[in-house]
Amino acid sequence: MGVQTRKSTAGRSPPLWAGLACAAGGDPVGYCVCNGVLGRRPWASERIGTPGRRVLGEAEGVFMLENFGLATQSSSTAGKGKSSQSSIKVTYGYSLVKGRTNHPIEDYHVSKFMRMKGKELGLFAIFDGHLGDSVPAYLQKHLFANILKEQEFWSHPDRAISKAYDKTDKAILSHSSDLGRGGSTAVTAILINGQKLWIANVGDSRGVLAKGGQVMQMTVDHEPSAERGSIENRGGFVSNMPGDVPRVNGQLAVSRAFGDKSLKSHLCSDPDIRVEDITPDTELLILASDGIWKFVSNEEAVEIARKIKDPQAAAKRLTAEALERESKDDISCIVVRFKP
Ligand SMILES: [Mn+2]
Repeated sequence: MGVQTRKSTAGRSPPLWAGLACAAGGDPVGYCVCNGVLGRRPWASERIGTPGRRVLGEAEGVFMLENFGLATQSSSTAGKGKSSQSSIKVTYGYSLVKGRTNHPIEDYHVSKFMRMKGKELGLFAIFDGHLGDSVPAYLQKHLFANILKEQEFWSHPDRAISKAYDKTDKAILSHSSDLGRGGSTAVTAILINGQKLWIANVGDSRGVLAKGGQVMQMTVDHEPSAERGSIENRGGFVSNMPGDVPRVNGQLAVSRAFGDKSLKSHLCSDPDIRVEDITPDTELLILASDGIWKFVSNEEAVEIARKIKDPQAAAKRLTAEALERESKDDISCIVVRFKP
């Protein structure tokens, strides 16, 4: 059980690597991008025994690789990094903890810096999957690459983000025979040259910014009760059973999501998008899944994280706090710290 890597045998040079998700107890399967086409690959007998690097996508001919840890082999993973240049020093740390479920972790993340067209981009995301981990794994590999290859990215980042979310969702739906019927939330943050922060989301994964002494929620929680009207207009309904959260057609607890083919006609997958300037009084950005937000308020999370200088230690403290408050879901967060 665990996330492994395997070299694609059908790929062209340079070799492509794909993350393989192995279902607990079931037949291990994986997804492989070969020549731009996503395919389902059976698990072969050979394995690469150490955690490897997975392809997040391709932009401008640059493969975006991210080291990843043993997220599903042990029950948690954490890490950190920093910006290589910018007037405001930016560091980040992340922590993911598998929930009390008998399937592999369905929370995925991206956190990295890269250079493109002479600019530095900080890319941060949390994807909270449901009904399997294939959709969040797909988003981890492709969503940022799709945003960055939009022509309008540098002139109108909001349009690029919106189009790329839409195209990526359509790609997921068209690959549903491989990717299954599951889905995922997304919250993405793009930091351009340490100056502008573009945040977008679908679903209930949330981004919170601490700036100028204020705690600002940068995303909109897309919950069925809040979007009942649009769900009903699309022919769906919102269940409200005692002891349960409201659900689209009695099933899905978010009102917007990537994937979810069987419910898609009732769901919207348009992101909410917001931009904010990074100023010398900007302290922290926190991205996290509902494994944290159902148990820790925006203000509490900022209060906890701002006391801890090392963002990886802060991220681990946040996941620990949610665990102490009996969060049973997968728990994931990224803490980005800004310091002039
Ligand atoms: Mn969750």
